[in-house]
Amino acid sequence: MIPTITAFERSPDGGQGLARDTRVRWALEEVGQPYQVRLVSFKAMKEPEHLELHPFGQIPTYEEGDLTLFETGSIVLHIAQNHKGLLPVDANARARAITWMFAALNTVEPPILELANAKLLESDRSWSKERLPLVMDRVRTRLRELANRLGDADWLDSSFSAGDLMMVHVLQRLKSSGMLDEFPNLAAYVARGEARPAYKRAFNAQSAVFTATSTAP
Ligand code: GTB
Repeated sequence: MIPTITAFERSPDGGQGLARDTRVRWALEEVGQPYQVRLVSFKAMKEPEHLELHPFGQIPTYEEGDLTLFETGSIVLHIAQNHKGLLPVDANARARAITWMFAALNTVEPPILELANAKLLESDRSWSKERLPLVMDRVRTRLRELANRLGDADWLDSSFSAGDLMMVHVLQRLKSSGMLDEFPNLAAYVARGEARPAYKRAFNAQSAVFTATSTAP
């Protein structure tokens, strides 16, 4: 059965792969599962039809037969559990790969989102200038810890897994800040993820949406 995912009709990042449908597309590409995409506008995301699929009115969602999922962690885990290629066969290695997925979403992503919010939504507040260095320090702490663990390995736990997929996509949000470059092994790790053919296909597919919708009459 071909799953259908939802994605932004016009991604605010201009098709740079930062919206979260990219991680789902990437997972589907890694396992060789074809998929369909339904594009939704910001208005449609908050309407009852989409809220049936996603209680928080966001993208992406994932529909496969009578199964509907939201939350990229759950969607990528579902894909990884139902196809070969994103989780190791050995039970302990599999549990560790899933642990890295949770670490990406629960431990590394929150301070990165906090930084994005501080820059995008709070820059006009009187306290913004004072707060920003604190938020940046929290991100640096996580990056330092992650860089120490990764060391000179290619991936977080021997071979590439859904844990790396999630971590790379989370870290990509920092590229424009320059902070990743302070940790050369993390910058190289992200570049390794981006060099994967499945990532390139996912990136190009979501980028093509932005090009098509911004050039349409
Ligand atoms: N925890 C959820 C998940 O992992 O699935 C979070 C989903 C989420 O935040 N979705 C965002 C959304 O639908 C799109 S990806 N937002 C609309 C809304 O909440 O009303 C987040 C995102 C948006 C824009 C950029 N960007 O422009 O760079 C990057 C990431």
